[in-house]
Amino acid sequence: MKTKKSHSIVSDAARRFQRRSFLGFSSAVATGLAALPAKARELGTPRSAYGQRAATETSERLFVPGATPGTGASRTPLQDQIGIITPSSLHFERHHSGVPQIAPARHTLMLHGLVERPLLLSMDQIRRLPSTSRIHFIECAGNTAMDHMGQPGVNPQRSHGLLSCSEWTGVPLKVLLEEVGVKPGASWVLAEGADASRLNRSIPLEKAMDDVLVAYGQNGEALRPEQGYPLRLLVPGWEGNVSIKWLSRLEVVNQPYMTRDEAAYYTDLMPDGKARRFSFVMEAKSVITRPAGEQQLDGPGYYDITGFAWSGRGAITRVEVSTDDGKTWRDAELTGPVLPKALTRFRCPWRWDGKPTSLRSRCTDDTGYVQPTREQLLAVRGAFGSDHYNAIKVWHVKADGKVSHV
Ligand SMILES: Nc1nc2c(c(=O)[nH]1)N[C@H]1C(S)=C(S)[C@@H](COP(=O)(O)O)O[C@H]1N2
Ligand SMILES: [Mo]
Repeated sequence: MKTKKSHSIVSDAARRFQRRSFLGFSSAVATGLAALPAKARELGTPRSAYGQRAATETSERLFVPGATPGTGASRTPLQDQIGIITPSSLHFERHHSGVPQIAPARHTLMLHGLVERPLLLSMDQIRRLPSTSRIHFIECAGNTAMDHMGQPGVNPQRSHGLLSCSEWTGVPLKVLLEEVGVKPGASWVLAEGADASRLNRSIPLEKAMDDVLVAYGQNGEALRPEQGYPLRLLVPGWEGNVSIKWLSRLEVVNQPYMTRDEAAYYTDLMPDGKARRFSFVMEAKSVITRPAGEQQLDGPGYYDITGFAWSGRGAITRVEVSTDDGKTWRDAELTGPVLPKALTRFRCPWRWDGKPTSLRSRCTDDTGYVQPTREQLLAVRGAFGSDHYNAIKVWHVKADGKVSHV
């Protein structure tokens, strides 16, 4: 299989003479691969203070501008990701008023409201508290919105790219709330960012005391500015919008504050005309990333199908793959690690017979919830909204080996 940019390693002439192996690859000797120049005999480049990827690796985020400056998103190239961790440089970005440049020495976190002992913490003080590291995905509620609206994304980056997975390090919010002492009657926490829009969201106290992190680390180093440097909230498994970046204020309150992003946005218009509010959890979802839209199969033969499954409710327990237009399903292998509220990698062997067909994946999480078909989802939710769409994604394989979204 090759993507649009890469080239086949086997020349057509060589392919005619080769003896096919199980995978259908020709041997390197027969095709002249061994005759490639031995570059390693030259003296290499010097050491570097902060590393970069190889110059031949060109995968990039895709920038999607918003209506006004500073808004908009950039999408992760999921089709190029190896393993479950998204490189920090390729983590999707979604901001409502640009990326503020914050000096950590001047950044503080205020904890106040219905608490016994209000606190103002510096970054140095936060770094002295007990910390933990956990691998979690972040997915924007509007991921796959175009698929919901009947204009399916042409490739995994365009359809599912408001999704990334990192190892996050920080202080459990529970530790901070116990330090300040939550007063009786408190039921929500209002979290606010230090960016120009002061983006803020209400989070139920129960979730705040469960698995929410006040994070300063991402994949072994400080958060990237785009991900909220120097401090962000990380609300595992919930719509990305509540994971407030550039976190500067946590107010313990006794009701949701109906902020802009939980009243005007991030609600789901239902078929009866009413809006569903606080659809926090990102339900189980999966997508095949190879072979997928805009990729090209290199003729009939063996292909390893691979992709991601994830659930905001917990761990993925099963992924099934169909290679015959949804008629039959086979269990894929979860290649591990399989972690709750994290991207889970699956793979499934497939021998393409050269005929047109379509590929699908369907996941199940540890609550028993099964990812719905588009028809099942629309029957409950209708096609009016855009957020929180998690239906099965279909990739169509054409006779010429092109993989397409339609
Ligand atoms: N302060 C602040 N926090 C924010 C946002 C923002 O614009 N400002 N965007 C939210 C949205 S809509 C999403 S999906 C996630 C995206 O996180 P990321 O940019 O690290 O991928 O951050 C959320 N937190
Ligand atoms: Mo979002």
